[in-house]
Amino acid sequence: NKRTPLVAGNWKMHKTPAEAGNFVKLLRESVDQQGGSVEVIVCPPFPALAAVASKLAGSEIGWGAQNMHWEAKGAFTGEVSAPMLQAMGCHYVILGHSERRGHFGENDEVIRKKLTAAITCGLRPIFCLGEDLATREAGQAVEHCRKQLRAGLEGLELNQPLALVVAYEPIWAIGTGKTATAEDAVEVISALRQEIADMYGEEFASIMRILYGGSVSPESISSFMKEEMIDGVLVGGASLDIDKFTAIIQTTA
Ligand code: G2H
Repeated sequence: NKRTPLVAGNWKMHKTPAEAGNFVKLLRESVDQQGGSVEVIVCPPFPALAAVASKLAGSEIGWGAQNMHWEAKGAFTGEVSAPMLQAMGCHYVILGHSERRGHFGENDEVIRKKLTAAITCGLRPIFCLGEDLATREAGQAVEHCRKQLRAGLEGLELNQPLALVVAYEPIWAIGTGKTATAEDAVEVISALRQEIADMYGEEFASIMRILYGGSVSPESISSFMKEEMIDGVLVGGASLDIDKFTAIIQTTA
């Protein structure tokens, strides 16, 4: 396949600006020598974005945010907008993560508005979706994920397949140490790619990247990267540790 794998670190609510800066300095030493067969990004909390951006200037490593509001500006205390991130040089933004859906009440409609705002502003969303355990056990995982994908992208015009990344993250695998099997992930990701083909065409679907996420570790990474349907990983816990994160990147490359 012609897709460059993406390894994205989702730091969640971890690392101060100083800790983040030190981490990406080490990451650069390891990744910049590697020669670009894999794209690497980190997604720190908002207060650490500027430190990470400055430490990564001139590096191959990219960076993104973990959330944003759908409006460009206004009376939304505590929120950050797409144009603000874009003005900092931000390239990616994680949207629809199950922790946002679960702890902060984000539904498909909110996520749809955020996806539209991000794309309109030139940010590349990493659009997360995935089923909970009850849904999987009921045999509804594929259908549930297809519906989340359709709901998030409804009415969204896309002509640049690299402008969107989808991440399949089964909720029962997040931070639990349990991973989906590669077969489970391939089944869902194949269905998602078919949906994308129906919406945006075969050519688009053959270029757009779909990641797996959920307790990815140096031990489990190779089982996912063996699958040509899986275009990389969204890594939470293991992306906080430089040795684990670089091991995951090296296995992906
Ligand atoms: C899933 C993942 C990254 P973890 O949320 O988004 O986290 O690897 O800790 O399961």
